[in-house]
Amino acid sequence: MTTSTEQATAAASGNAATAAFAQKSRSGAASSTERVDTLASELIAAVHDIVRRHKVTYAEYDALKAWLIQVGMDGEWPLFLDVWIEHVVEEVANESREGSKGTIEGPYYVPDAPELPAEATLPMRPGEQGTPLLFQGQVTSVDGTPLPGARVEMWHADDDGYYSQYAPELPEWNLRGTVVADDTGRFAIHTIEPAPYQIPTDGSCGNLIAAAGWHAWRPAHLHLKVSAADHQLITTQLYFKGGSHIEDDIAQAVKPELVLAPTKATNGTGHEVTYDFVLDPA
Ligand code: MBD
Ligand code: FE
Repeated sequence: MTTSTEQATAAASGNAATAAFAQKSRSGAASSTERVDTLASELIAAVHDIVRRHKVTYAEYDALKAWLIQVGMDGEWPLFLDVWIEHVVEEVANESREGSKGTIEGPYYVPDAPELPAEATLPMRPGEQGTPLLFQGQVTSVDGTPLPGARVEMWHADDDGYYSQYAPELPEWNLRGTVVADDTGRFAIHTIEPAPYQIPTDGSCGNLIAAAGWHAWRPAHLHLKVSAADHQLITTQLYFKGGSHIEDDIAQAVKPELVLAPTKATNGTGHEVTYDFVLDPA
């Protein structure tokens, strides 16, 4: 995690994401010898094919080597993989799910965010910048049964595009919380609308983006994990209709079902939106 004396650099957020990933508990070996053989052989063969078809030069081979080494030094493997690869893993993992759509987790989730009641305001600084947003809804099972006590974890960037624990000078749990739904599965979360997010441009991923002439933007998004007893957890993100980069998210993680259309708040200032989550049985 970054400390308050560090700068908001690619290497600082990258190394924090790498350290967080290393702490994540994973269950046993990922795969059999046979499967590793298949997957690794096909990956290597795909690279051979690219080298032959494009007549990759020694200069390009050396540039690739240098870049791969630098990605590790910047701690940007979580960022690289979550931006360019994870969306296909998510697609395959959840292709038979009947309930609400999910999408990628990304590199900035932190478990065990403070628990909050069914109607709550996410931890935020006094005068936190951004349009106030009331995000409310109900969590049910695919058969329509409400799920009392469902957990709605939300995390998102601030109005400058920074995530707490991955940028300096933000309170530890800023704009992160675990809201526990009421006995009808309902919840109401008060927060602010995040800004579009630009992935760090000063590290290896930024170098690749500049060298390839791409852009570094993700649309503004709320991250969520929604879970309930005896049901499959959903990891998802929600976006804002009409926002920039909805159509060209660098992480290719937007789905039409995930785009919110908030309206003017009926009480107080800002916007409000209702979005219900439907969970598949475990
Ligand atoms: C993010 O905030 C994010 O959600 C993803 C997927 C990648 C980089 C930064
Ligand atoms: Fe994000």
